[in-house]
Amino acid sequence: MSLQHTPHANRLHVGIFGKVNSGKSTLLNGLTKQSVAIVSDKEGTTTDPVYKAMELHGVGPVVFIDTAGFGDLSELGEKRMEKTKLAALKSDIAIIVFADEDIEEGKTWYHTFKSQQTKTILLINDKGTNRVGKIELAIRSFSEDMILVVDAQKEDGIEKVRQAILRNIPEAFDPESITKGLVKQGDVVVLVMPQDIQAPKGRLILPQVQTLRDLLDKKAIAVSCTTDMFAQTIASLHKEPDLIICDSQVFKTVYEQKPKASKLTSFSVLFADYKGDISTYVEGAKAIDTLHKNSKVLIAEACSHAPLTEDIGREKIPRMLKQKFGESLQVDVVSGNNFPEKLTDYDLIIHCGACMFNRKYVLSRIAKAVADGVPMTNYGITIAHLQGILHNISLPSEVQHD
Ligand SMILES: Nc1nc2c(ncn2[C@@H]2O[C@H](COP(=O)(O)OP(=O)(O)OP(=O)(O)O)[C@@H](O)[C@H]2O)c(=O)[nH]1
Ligand SMILES: [Mg+2]
Repeated sequence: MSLQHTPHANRLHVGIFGKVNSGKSTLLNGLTKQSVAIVSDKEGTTTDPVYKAMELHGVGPVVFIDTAGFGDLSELGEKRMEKTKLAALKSDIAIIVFADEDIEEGKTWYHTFKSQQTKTILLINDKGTNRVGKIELAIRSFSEDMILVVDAQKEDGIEKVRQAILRNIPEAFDPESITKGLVKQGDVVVLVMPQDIQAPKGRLILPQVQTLRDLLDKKAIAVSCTTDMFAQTIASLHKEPDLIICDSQVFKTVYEQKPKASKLTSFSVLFADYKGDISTYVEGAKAIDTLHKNSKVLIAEACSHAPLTEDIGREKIPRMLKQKFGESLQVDVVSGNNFPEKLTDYDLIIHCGACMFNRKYVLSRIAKAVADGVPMTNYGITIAHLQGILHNISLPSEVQHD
């Protein structure tokens, strides 16, 4: 896949964390071989996180995130720390940079990363101040992990960091196939993609593009149509397709018209597994049946696009829920990186397919929902459940239905 065509969301996210002035931005510039971030001896030089996408030799497409330093005591320090926390939730690998013996905050972050199952690289930036031994000793008070000692200004130091990244790529990151066991070589797959007002002009949306690519990689035969052409498309084939993948919004129409032998799924259901955890989402959908007129539902959308009429998250799903449980049911919608700190007020969270987020970040949201005891599901699973056809939908991974 070429660099331009690898969306941020599918790249390995490597976050750089550490005290102010420890050399985080120097490290980023070294890794990217460009002057991406401002470097200076003034503490608190980096304010907003800097996201830089690039192709890292031997690793592939990555996004580096340079963050504001710990110990930024300015008025905006707290707000900056919020952004650093978000960067931390997105990081598949966290590099913690130490440049002196004041390791307290680094230690706290280290434990946070470990609790989030984030791969962590402990790095001492050797600025030539003869403090390496003392810093090492300080780090040993809280971790037995390997410590990387580098000079971030030197090429061989950067090379050591690249190799450490390579060693720390999490197993779960390796982008799995989207369609998984649902499709094998030679299968005929019909993609039903309504090009309505929601569709971007002249383009296909990311889940459709990525699924199509997945099918081509698998040497499947992909046939695309709009909903109104579905019956005609099926009639044009000399055998029933092995699988039909539709937009969840037309689940019912497609289900009613499809050949019996063809399996049916949706882009959103595929993404439930590719970006999140389908077992949690299928389990979470059961909570839909326990909703009542005073329930509170949170809808979380990854895109922060201006909503159009008939928006699935803002209009269609809320309408379906209110029709079933009463107009007084409360639906809150959040978008982009906004996600409430407190989830316990909600009876259910319904997430979009999250094609714009990396998997690590979606899993962090799921972990938060689980920790807060709030069921979580996604758009496609919700629609299939509300229409009573979830049991007839093919899921990309095994899930216990009961
Ligand atoms: N000698 C030497 N100086 C370094 C090294 N790395 C960084 N510096 C210097 O340390 C200072 C701080 O470097 P930055 O890269 O801006 O540090 P930072 O961690 O991004 O700092 P904040 O953005 O303020 O949190 C600069 O003056 C750098 O030139 C190094 O490996 N060796
Ligand atoms: Mg900086």
